[in-house]
Amino acid sequence: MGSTGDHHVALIAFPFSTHAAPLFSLTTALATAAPSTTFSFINSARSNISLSKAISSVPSGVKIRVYDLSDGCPEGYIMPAHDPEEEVRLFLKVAVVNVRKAIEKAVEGSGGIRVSCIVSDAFIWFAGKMAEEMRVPWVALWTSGTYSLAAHMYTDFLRLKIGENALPSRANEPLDCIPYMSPLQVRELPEGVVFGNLDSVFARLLHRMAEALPSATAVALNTFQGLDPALDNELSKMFKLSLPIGPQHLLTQQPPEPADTYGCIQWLDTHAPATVVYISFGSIMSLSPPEAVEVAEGLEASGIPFIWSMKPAAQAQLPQGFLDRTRGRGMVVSWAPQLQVLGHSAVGAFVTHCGWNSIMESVTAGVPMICRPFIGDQRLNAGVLSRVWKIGVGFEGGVVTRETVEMALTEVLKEEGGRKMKERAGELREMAIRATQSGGSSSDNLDALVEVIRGY
Ligand code: U2F
Repeated sequence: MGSTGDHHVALIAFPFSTHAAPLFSLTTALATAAPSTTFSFINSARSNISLSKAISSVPSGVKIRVYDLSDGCPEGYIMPAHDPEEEVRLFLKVAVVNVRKAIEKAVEGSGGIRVSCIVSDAFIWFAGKMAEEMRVPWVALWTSGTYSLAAHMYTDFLRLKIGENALPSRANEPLDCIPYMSPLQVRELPEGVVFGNLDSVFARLLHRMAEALPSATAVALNTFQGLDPALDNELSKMFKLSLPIGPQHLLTQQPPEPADTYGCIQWLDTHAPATVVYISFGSIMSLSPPEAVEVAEGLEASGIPFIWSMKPAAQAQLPQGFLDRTRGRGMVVSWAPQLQVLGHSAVGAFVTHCGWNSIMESVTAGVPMICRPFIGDQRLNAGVLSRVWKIGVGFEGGVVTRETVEMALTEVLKEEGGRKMKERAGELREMAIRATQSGGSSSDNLDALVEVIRGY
């Protein structure tokens, strides 16, 4: 390779849910650290639109070219509501050809600088093959829970040990065939590992990813050293170079938070420390209508102040008169500035679906969690929060009822158990901050990643 100006990094996003956002923030961090390198960010047009705020707030002098990738979906096609995998299936069918075309376009757009490194979402497993053909390094970014990454890496072993049809008979068995996962249970594994449809689009994608990742030059993870030492150790044996660079929202520049349209922060300013519960189930999940009613009734019965981020369509499911009866004591909003809300001293608990970004954000705010996981990595994440890090609880018996909601809120916000969780969450927060400061492990790992993409 010649001078650093000859370097060209192509970054390929997985264009669904919130996956592209952490890859873009990593791109910004790398481009800031390597200003003479060319960066081409490749993502579907739809997902690029969702990143427009982040794209437009890239610091001046940082050069990132953004390219649209066809998502395999004909213009105007309406996705069948009963098949949430359809859009991913369509994308993957044509992804290899489309990514190749986008890379060619990126080379053209850079004035002919050939791609010298591929960085992709780990879900884009075929980027490894492309990098191999091009004889350049491949860096994969894993954006979800790290225990679920281990579960995917061990899929063949788990199928051998537990079988391929593990529910319901083995649901509550500990995952003690992997010693550091023994506090977790079989039923908490992502679907498609030892139960559910082992042949689904996602199950096949994750299986192929697990086969590909050991050949990656580096695997970057949104976690920090010291949070799970045994797991860190295992991942560093599985991969050529395992680089925890989290919590990513502390280490890399974030787009400005959405405007606080509803005045959440001002409202929180009027509350005493650790007295308010924040509720959100992330960008894709929603409670079932009966569960939403139970949560509303539990909130009312508890008397605890709340901010509930709830998609507009779901708000219609709230019990009649709920908003009037709780006016002044609670806020139901369509979208909250979550980082700021969690960071406010008044917030003492977070009812969450256990999406990994939400967890990292809550950890760095030192806020204990109440878990209602749905799919994928979320059940394992919930198990880790309550039984490994001990900064979270589930709903009694795993069911959301008015009574279990009231119990969980009381436990976390008003009882000794909650005080201890908050103390531990505070310790993890300190650890996370140290890791991302200059000289901290995540900060050093980001420097190491810069070296990888520059070919040193
Ligand atoms: C998928 O999870 P989600 O994208 O649904 O959830 P999170 O990882 O928790 O990310 C949600 C983000 O949206 C933000 C919040 C998080 O950064 O701060 N947000 C907000 O700003 N305001 C709101 O009112 C509500 C949310 C997947 F479903 C999970 O299983 C994975 O763990 C995750 C990561 O791959 O992606």
